[in-house]
Amino acid sequence: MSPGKLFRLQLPRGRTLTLEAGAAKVMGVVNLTPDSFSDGGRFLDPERAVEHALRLIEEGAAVVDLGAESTRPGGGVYGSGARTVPPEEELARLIPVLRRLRALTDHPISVDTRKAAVARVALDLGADLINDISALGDPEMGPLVAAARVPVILMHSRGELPTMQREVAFRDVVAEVREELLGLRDRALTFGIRQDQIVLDPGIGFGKYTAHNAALLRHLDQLVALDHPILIGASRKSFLGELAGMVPVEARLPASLAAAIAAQRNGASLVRAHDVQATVQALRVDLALTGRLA
Ligand code: HH2
Repeated sequence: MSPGKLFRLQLPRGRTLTLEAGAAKVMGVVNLTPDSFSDGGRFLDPERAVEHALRLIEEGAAVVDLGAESTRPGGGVYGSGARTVPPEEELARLIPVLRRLRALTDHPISVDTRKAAVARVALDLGADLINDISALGDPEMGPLVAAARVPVILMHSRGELPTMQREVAFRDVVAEVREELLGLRDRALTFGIRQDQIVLDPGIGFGKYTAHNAALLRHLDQLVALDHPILIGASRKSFLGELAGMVPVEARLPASLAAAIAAQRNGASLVRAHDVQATVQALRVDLALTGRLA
């Protein structure tokens, strides 16, 4: 791993988001969905969602991530997984929140979507980054992101969401995810997306069993060596419940903090979290206690 390596993501309107390997910033999750696995339905009202996003910024989120479609994978603990939402429905959830939030803050806002039609509107309304769990699966997404010159998060997964947890097969999960992330990165470059605008994410919980997720966190240095900022989204996920001893989703904060600290120690630059205040605090103290606080 390359501890301390800096990455400067260029956001619209001349702003920069600086990330550092091993000193993770927090991406705060704002789910505008009725059915997300841990907080579905809590922020359906746009006013409440905007308030929540502003609170996460106050608590220290470097980015807020607006998601209007649950993507919990099927074939495992979530049964058949999330329902795919038509773009009109995703936009109806997203637009009022993004519009209002953008009017109130210049803080970095990412939009968690797999659909170019949604990303296009989001970028027009001032979104700063695209978080695409399908890693440019929509053929129009690559050209769109390249033309908009915004940073993009490319997440690793295998198979289709409704069945992904049924078809898991890795021989060497770390090596295979590393190779496949490189392939996703190289494909992004062919659209003209700049190398220094790409964040990579191993996709914790997406087509992976507990041992795979644990191995990816333990050997994160091998992904950090790819020389892109690495994002880890482990917050409240079911593998943490399993590792902690069958802990239900509402009680997984301690396990989520342990995972965030492990990710930071192993070189992550961004941690996606629901509980921002606690995560920022844990990461900061970890940095201080390991003598790495700037
Ligand atoms: N995980 C979720 C959603 N988006 N994006 C990235 N880049 N990495 C992740 O690990 C990731 C993600 C799932 O969490 P959540 O948004 O809370 O749940 P749901 O998909 O049910 O809305």
